[in-house]
Amino acid sequence: MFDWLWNLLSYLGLYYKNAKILFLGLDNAGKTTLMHVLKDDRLAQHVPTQHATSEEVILGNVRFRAFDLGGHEVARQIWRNYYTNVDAIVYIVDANDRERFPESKAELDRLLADEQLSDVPFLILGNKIDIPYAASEEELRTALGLHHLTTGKAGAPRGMNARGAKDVRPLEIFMCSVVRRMGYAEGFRWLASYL
Ligand SMILES: Nc1nc2c(ncn2[C@@H]2O[C@H](COP(=O)(O)OP(=O)(O)OP(=O)(O)O)[C@@H](O)[C@H]2O)c(=O)[nH]1
Ligand SMILES: [Mg+2]
Repeated sequence: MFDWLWNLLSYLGLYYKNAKILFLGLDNAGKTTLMHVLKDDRLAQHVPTQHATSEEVILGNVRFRAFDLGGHEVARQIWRNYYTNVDAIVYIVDANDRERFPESKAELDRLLADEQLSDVPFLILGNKIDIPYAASEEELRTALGLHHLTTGKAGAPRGMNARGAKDVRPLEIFMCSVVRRMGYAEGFRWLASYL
C-alpha cells in the first residue's frame, strides 16, 4: 500500500546529496539574512545571532543542513566545535565595510589554515553589492589575499569531487546582494559541483 511512498523516499534519497555547511563570517556580514532568504524566501531584520541555529535548505539537488553561527568575537570561539564532518564553508564578507576587511581576512586565514578544514571547499560571498561604492570582486580578492587561492568559477569537472581535484581546495569568490537576491545562486551552484 505504501509502495508509492517508499518509491518516493528512495527516489529522494538517491536524488539529493546531503551536505553539512557552515555560514561563517564577521558579525553584520549577512549570514542570518541569507539563511532566511534561502530557507523561506523571506527578508527580515535579524538581531545579531547569539546562539547557533541550523536549518535544512534544499537548493538544486543538494539538501543541506546549514549552520548559522554568530560572527561577533565571542561567538567565533565556538566555530571550531562545528568543523567535524563539514562538507563546505560559506564565508560571507560585507563588501561595503572596507574598514573590517583586515579583520575578516584574519578570520578567513585562520579557517584556511585549520587542519580539520584542509580539503573543504570554500565559497566566499562578497555581500551587499547593492550599496553604491561597495568593493568590487577584484578589490575584495586583493583585500582578502586570495589571488593565488581561487580555483576558477567553472566548478568541478563531472564526476570529480573536492578530494579528487588534485588536492587543491576549491575556493572561489562570488559577489552578491542577499537583499536583492542577486549573485549567491551562482555561488551555490559552483559549490554544489564539489559536494
Ligand atoms: N544593503 C544590504 N544589507 C544587507 C544585505 N544582507 C544583509 N544586510 C544587512 O546587514 C545587517 C546584518 O545582517 P545579518 O544577517 O543579521 O548579519 P549576520 O552575519 O547574521 O550577523 P551576526 O549574527 O551578528 O553574526 C542587517 O541589517 C541586514 O539587513 C545586503 O545584501 N545588502
Ligand atoms: Mg546572524
